[in-house]
Amino acid sequence: MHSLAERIQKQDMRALARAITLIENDDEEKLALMSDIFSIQKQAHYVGITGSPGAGKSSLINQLLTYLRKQDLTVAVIAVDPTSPFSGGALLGDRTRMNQHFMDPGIFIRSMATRGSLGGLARATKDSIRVCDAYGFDVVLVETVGVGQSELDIMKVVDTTGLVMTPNSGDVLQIFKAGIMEIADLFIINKADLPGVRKLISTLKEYMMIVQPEGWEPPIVQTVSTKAEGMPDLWKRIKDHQSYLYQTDKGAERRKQQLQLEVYDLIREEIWREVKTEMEKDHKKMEIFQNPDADPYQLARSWFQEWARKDE
Ligand SMILES: Nc1nc2c(ncn2[C@@H]2O[C@H](COP(=O)(O)OP(=O)(O)O)[C@@H](O)[C@H]2O)c(=O)[nH]1
Ligand SMILES: [Mg+2]
Repeated sequence: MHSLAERIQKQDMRALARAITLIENDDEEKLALMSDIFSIQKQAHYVGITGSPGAGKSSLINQLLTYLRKQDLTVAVIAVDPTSPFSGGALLGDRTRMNQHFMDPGIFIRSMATRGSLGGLARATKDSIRVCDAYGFDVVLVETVGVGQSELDIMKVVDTTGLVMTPNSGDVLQIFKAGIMEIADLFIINKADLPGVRKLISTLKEYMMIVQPEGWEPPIVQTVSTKAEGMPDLWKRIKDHQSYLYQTDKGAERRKQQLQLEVYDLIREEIWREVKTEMEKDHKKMEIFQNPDADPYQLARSWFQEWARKDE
């Protein structure tokens, strides 16, 4: 077994941090490490917290952490914020807000760095969640800004997704358009101390009347993260969803689908990398891009076919 995997299994937090760095850097050792990580028995519940910047996700997670620690549950937090790749401001903010937990061995907090593509970030996040799981945390919380496909991809690895919305922010339409409503297992109205809560609730109820969710109807939870209000209810709803997933086999189904998507994605990436490397070696082939009128379909097909025949 990879020495880091072994140490992670023994709950060595430094090894956990080191493993995530390997994952972030897409280090050569990553594959060996991950295959050992996959072999470790896991049991964490993965909870994604998504929503627009400023909705209060970090504040909420901070309060939920405090609440969960009081229930004697151990928690890992993975914060992903691709909207601020270089400033680090958001991360710093998150750190200060979550700072009170830094000395607690039952808590691990990590901000994912944005290196390379967003797709790469999504993959790194998923693997980091798994490493936290192998460590033995009861709950893995993932904070992500719900803005694009990659963020939706990240949410595809979690069991329960809470969508954080705020009254009067007017972001419901945007969230709806981005396809984020559909992945919500839970609607969290944070900043419920502000006016407009009833209006938002009726908008959400209208939405549910239209889509008529089958099986699980996403409950609406109200929270005030600045005052730690609503945490018991929030956690209860998350647990309800967990029971639902377990009792209906929807959880296993979800994880199977996620696995399939992930494997497809990896294959797509691998083939693309190989075709690209192979074709770029040939300068003549690259010259074709000098002609802007070339037929892209035909070119793509011929490249792929040539690559596929290569080893025959
Ligand atoms: N009034 C009010 N403000 C909140 C609440 N939760 C968070 N905030 C504030 O909203 C701002 C953004 O919070 P943050 O947790 O950084 O949002 P994030 O970008 O979604 O992680 C901060 O100034 C928080 O103090 C709440 O329940 N009520
Ligand atoms: Mg945040």
